[in-house]
Amino acid sequence: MGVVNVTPDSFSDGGFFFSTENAIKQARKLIEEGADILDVGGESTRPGSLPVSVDEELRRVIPVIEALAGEKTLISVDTSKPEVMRQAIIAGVDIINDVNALRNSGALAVLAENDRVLACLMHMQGCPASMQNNPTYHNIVQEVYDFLEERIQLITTLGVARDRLIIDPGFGFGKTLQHNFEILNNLEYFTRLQTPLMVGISRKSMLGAVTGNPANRRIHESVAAALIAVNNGARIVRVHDVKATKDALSFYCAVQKNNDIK
Ligand code: 9MG
Repeated sequence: MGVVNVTPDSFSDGGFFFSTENAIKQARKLIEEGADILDVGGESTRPGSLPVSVDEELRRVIPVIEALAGEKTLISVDTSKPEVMRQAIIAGVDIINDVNALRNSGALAVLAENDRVLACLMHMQGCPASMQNNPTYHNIVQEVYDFLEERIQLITTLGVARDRLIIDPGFGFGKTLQHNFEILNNLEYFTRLQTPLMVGISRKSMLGAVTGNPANRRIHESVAAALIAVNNGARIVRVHDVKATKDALSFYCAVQKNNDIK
């Protein structure tokens, strides 16, 4: 999944893709690089970020989604707002990527009233504005697991098929470096939920905390993180550097396949 930010304050691209035209250009580049999914987002969720209005978010994402709707690549909208989800579905998205796991009022109804789109349910402790102020858990892996299991149970009870759901432990969303390491090392545990597992680690501060590199220079550590995640059970990786990640994963898959044949 390639990241298409339509935000002026995106942490890793410095706002370069803010304009509709630039976002579409970036999206087409990611398609050429081999992205299977494009995640279009109009509101930053980086730590400390503040929400934008529904109108502003619609203004940012809908023209980009409409421009990409004819492509073979699946389109995902990164939003927590029901009205944006609704308009994005009309514009042609295939996936709702909600960092708030459809907890906003009215969000569950959007999924329930539609029988086509998938939804990615992500775990987050707190909200982006304050989530990194001392996040606390007793057992990070079990608590994130329980949260995701509860969300799946609630949503499937409303009649939404389980195979329309994707789960994501939410790296960096109300988590310390140690929490992120524990989740990455125990990612396989989440596969018990029997829904595709997605992760977003690309260019995040947990990588910079190790290498000291700034966000736009974290390609190598992002690729390493994607490989670890896939090796530990992830099936979708949300990344900025599609070509580098695809190349690394192609090699990884070739080795796995060879091992399966023997
Ligand atoms: C929008 N966004 C930023 N980081 C993310 C992550 O880790 N997962 C998902 N699903 N979305 C994210």
